[in-house]
Amino acid sequence: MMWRAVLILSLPALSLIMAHDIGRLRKTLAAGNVYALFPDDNGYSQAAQAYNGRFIIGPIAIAYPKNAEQVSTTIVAGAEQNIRVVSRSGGHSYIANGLGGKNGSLVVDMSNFSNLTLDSSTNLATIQPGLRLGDIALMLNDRGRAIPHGHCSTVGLGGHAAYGSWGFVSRQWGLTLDHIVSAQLVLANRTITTVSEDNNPELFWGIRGSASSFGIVTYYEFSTVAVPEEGTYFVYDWNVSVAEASTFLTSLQGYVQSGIPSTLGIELRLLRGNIAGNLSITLDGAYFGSHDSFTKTIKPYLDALVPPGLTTITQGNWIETVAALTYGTLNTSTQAPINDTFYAKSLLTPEDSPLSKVAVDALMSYLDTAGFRTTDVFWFVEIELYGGSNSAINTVPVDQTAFAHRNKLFNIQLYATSVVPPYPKDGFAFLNSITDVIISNSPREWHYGAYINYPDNRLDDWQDLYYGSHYARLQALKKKFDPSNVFSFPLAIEGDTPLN
Ligand SMILES: Cc1cc2nc3c(=O)[nH]c(=O)nc-3n(C[C@H](O)[C@H](O)[C@H](O)COP(=O)(O)OP(=O)(O)OC[C@H]3O[C@@H](n4cnc5c(N)ncnc54)[C@H](O)[C@@H]3O)c2cc1C
Ligand SMILES: *[C@@H]1O[C@H](CO)[C@@H](O)[C@H](O)[C@H]1NC(C)=O
Ligand SMILES: *[C@@H]1O[C@H](CO)[C@@H](O)[C@H](O)[C@H]1NC(C)=O
Ligand SMILES: *[C@@H]1O[C@H](CO)[C@@H](O)[C@H](O)[C@H]1NC(C)=O
Ligand SMILES: *[C@@H]1O[C@H](CO)[C@@H](O)[C@H](O)[C@H]1NC(C)=O
Ligand SMILES: *[C@@H]1O[C@H](CO)[C@@H](O)[C@H](O)[C@H]1NC(C)=O
Ligand SMILES: *[C@@H]1O[C@H](CO)[C@@H](O)[C@H](O)[C@H]1NC(C)=O
Ligand SMILES: *[C@@H]1O[C@H](CO)[C@@H](O)[C@H](O)[C@H]1NC(C)=O
Ligand SMILES: CC(=O)N[C@H]1CO[C@H](CO)[C@@H](O)[C@@H]1O
Repeated sequence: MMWRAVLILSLPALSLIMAHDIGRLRKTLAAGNVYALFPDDNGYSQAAQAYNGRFIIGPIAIAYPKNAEQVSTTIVAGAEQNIRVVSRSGGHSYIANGLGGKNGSLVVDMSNFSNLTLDSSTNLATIQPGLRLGDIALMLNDRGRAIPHGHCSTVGLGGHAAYGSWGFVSRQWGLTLDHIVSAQLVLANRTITTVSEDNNPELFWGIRGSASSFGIVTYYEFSTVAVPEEGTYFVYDWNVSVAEASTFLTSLQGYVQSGIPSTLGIELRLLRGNIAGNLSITLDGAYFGSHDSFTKTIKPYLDALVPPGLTTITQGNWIETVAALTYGTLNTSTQAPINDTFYAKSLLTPEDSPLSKVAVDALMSYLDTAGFRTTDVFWFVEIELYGGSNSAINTVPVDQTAFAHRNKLFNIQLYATSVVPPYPKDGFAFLNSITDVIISNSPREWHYGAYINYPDNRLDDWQDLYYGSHYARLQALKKKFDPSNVFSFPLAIEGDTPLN
């Protein structure tokens, strides 16, 4: 079996494997009754598939613990041999960090952790990380409750809550991690602990923005909100000239600061034009006020634009609206697994320094020229609204959680896909040039950032972009709770003794 592992893993991983006693790893896991797949087991290759086909990764083993004690056993089994340990919940990491992001990690798959309970007297929900967003929305809705989260039904709560996350209700209710009131996690030294504002508040701070660097979360406890009665999901599409496209973004910046209600969530998507000189644009979002008041709310922005070529409005109650805006079916048991082959990155723009007209024009012009020429990937630039008038994301003081970006207006997600491997080389340069065009046309001291749940493992200054002013504080926490770097993966908080 050793020989098989050698065949599957690359040469750098080989030295790592040689140093590890696979037989001992098997024995420790078996002694703790932890089911695990090794490279020569049936089902291993499928279990080791990354969501992003750009990554081919061979873990040392994939373990499936069924309770916190088994998570603890698994961590010990890896740590005692200096094997990197990582957790995977929904497996949707853009850079395959749920598989360790590199060859040779011990993966702790949390899919068996899928319980949800709601305390009807406190309205606190205890939710395990292996549950998926669509199922969570359904289960909470059955009790008239909800938490904020993103738009893809099959994303797992584990990674989603560890690093963000954002959805159309986030301007009203905040990020997913803003609702965490406590969490149980297993530390690198095998201890199972519960953190909250009262119990180990510094670690509680750290897990809300960087959980995987400190432990494996076995449940999160969330404050929930009552579901709103009415919702509107809206989609408007246009084909417009590059000059008009600039107006869409410059007008949006004015509109979102004009007193819009927190109940409005928005994103503006820029896409390759159907002819040179044009771009395609989609505005979509959700509004959770009365159906009647929606038109009046969106009108000032639409009035600044040419009439849309296509308008799709879906109105309903909370869960009907969530179903309409969600990618995938809410009940994920009825859905086949999804995947993609892509490169993505993000640029969070400072709220106090809007994009200049020059930067916006340069962006649109680049998307028209280089973007129009680029046909080996399908790309989009998605401008997601984090700030603006009355945003709950930005009323949280920046130092209250480890999430570093409480003063940003837009999260611009750049995404290019070839759908299947191989991902073409020029697809990297194309996306990198988009951020360069924006940044080089902005003030020299422009405090932009990047969003860790759209991770890009090809950045030089990632510590600052993802963790901002919190990086040193997170490193101090890392040294305290994971001194030998058991939880080590690309973009993790770095400790003293990096593993290769
Ligand atoms: C189609 C799609 C749509 C998306 N839409 C949105 C969106 O609308 N809004 C948004 O904000 N984001 C969105 N995302 C990004 C998404 O939030 C992240 O990819 C998220 O990290 C995925 O979590 P996961 O558990 O599925 O992934 P995994 O790959 O399992 O985990 C991601 C990271 O979290 C860590 N992790 C997982 N479980 C645990 C745990 N139990 N304890 C500690 N660490 C853990 C992993 O080690 C890894 O580093 C989207 C992603 C996709 C693919
Ligand atoms: C892991 O090893 C395989 C096989 O050698 C290789 O193709 C792949 O690129 C490696 N993955 C990483 C992330 O280095
Ligand atoms: C989920 O809940 C059931 C019923 O209470 C329990 O038997 C099971 O151990 C729980 N699973 C986990 C992973 O906590
Ligand atoms: C999803 O559908 C299955 C099969 O009908 C059902 O058993 C399950 O309870 C549903 N899940 C949710 C979260 O509603
Ligand atoms: C593990 O670390 C925690 C936090 O520092 C500490 O409270 C606990 O005693 C440690 N446990 C072991 C077994 O060393
Ligand atoms: C290109 O944009 C112009 C101006 O906005 C628009 O009138 C025209 O219909 C667009 N062309 C196509 C082919 O979509
Ligand atoms: C944009 O133009 C294409 C044809 O090039 C057409 O199929 C599509 O419907 C147009 N979209 C809108 C919103 O007008
Ligand atoms: C990705 O999804 C497609 C479409 O469902 C499927 O045909 C393909 O086999 C999947 N690829 C992997 C590597 O899982
Ligand atoms: C109890 C339970 O849900 N067990 C599952 C744990 O995970 C493995 C691998 O996904 C499944 O095969 C088990 O059914």
